[in-house]
Amino acid sequence: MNKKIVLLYPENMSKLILVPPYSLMYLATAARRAGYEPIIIDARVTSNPDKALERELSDATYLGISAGMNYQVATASLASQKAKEYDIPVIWGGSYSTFHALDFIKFPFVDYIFLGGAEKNFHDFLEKGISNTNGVVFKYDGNIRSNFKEVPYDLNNYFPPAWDLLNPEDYIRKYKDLRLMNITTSRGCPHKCLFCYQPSMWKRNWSFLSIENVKKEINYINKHSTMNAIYFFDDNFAVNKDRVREIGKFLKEINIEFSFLIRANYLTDSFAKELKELGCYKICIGAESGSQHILDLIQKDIKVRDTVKAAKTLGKFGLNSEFFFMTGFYGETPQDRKKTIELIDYVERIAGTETFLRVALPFKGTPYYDLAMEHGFFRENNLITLTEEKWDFKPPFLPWLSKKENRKIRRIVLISMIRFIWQKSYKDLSLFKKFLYAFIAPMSNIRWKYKFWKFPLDIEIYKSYVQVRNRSKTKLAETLIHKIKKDKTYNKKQEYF
Ligand code: B12
Ligand code: SF4
Repeated sequence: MNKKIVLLYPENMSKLILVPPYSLMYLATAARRAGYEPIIIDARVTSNPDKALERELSDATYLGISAGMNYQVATASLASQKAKEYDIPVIWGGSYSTFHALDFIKFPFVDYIFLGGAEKNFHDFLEKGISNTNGVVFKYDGNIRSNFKEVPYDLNNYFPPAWDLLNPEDYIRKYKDLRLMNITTSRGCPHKCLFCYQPSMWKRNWSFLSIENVKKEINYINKHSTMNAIYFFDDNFAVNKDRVREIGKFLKEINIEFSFLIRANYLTDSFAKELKELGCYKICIGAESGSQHILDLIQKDIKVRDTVKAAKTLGKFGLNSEFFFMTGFYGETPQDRKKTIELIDYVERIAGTETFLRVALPFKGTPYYDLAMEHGFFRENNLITLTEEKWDFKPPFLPWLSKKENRKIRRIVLISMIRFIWQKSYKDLSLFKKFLYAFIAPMSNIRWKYKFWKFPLDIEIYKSYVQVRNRSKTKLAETLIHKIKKDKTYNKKQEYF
């Protein structure tokens, strides 16, 4: 019998967007090639994931975890502790683990951390052992070792992702009248936006599945689920427009609608017209800022006029859209922020678009994080901050803004979030949430219309709701942190640094 490897996708705080665990599905293919029998537990869709994990660990050789962010670090930690009860080596990977490898390897229950895209390295590890493996940080003889050597990769080499280990139907979500599946067909992107993980993770290399492989995967999912729409979750799906056209034509033939995120400057009138004809139900755009000075600073390589033009094009062809913006960048003035808010109002008016404004958070691994650190941003990376911080909900203090400004932008983004959820998905909300949003969203809308950010009753109600909803998860993370902080090994391992 083949040796068994358990691959776990831990639970996260919110289930609003569910993307299949592509990391583990590709790694499962690599494990099979190395002669292992992989099992995937996706804790987000498994009814009793702890029990399933315990059952599978009893005869496993390794536990591999896609460690995610924030709350997922806590759930990944709990699962890793469980594996240690069976004396099973624990492997973590993913973009967050890559950038926090030297933080996470301190955890007493983590043995190996794979960096970057890992199929080939994981394959080598399982087949030839750690001494013949690249791109990994690991513990050896009580010390931390690493091999950072880069290995080129091609996404097609480990195709197909192991869909047979999952039930595709589990990943279908209702979106308005559609039955939507999120899929990824490429990684990376040729651009270099300062706030993005992609240049560090994928080195600006756009690796994509061949059209044949994309068709094969879609056919498989189509056969095994009730999907009638796809959202392409790729970093940059539209790098090659001909590829988009080919995939679009195929989807039209099999009656599947689609959507994806595109850079504003890629969207010409003729391309938008074609997309509409091919059955594209929505276009998403990362517009980021209404100020050219900020777009230049973050090296977005677009002009404000590209966003304006994209909105006009979308309005002209009646394509639905979502535009995403960020605020709070280092170097952003109140005038820049005003321009962003004005641009949001403009695109909503001209294209009837749904918009979402977030705080620009400096994530480790991005050049923007280094810039932010140079300008006083500080975040201690320990078990507490890495697991419990709810960054989006309660963003960290941005030292280049006054206390008052920090408070103000937090309010503005929460108002934007309430509006966005209301615009985008009120139809699909549970009865309770419908009731809640029906109460707070009109307040947020009026507030947005008049740019009135004081007396935030809607925000306070929303915050209390989120706090109550996440209470048990927050408690679990706190208990875990408390337990690990007392763990002598954790404290001892830290001495290695
Ligand atoms: C799907 C997704 C989500 C989903 C689900 C996330 C989840 N945690 O369950 C949703 C939409 C909910 C989400 C939310 C957020 N996300 Co997100 N998300 C993604 C996205 C688009 C796709 C991930 C994916 O499937 N990739 C494809 C697979 C194949 O790649 P991969 O996961 O990197 O796996 C490879 C390697 O990492 C490695 N690997 C991964 N796991 C393992 C495990 C083992 C054992 C081994 C050996 C190797 C290994 O090998 C894999 C194969 O090569 C990525 C961007 C991207 N394209 O990767 C962002 C990304 C991971 N998200 C990001 C962010 C910032 C967030 C949010 C904080 C956004 C926000 N501001 O709210 C939240 C945090 C939520 C949370 N607490 O987890 C950032 C992370 C930045 C960073 N510096 O680490 C990314 C990189 C996007 C970006 N452009 O900045 N996200
Ligand atoms: S934000 Fe988008 S366009 Fe910019 S580098 Fe990342 S993936 Fe590419």
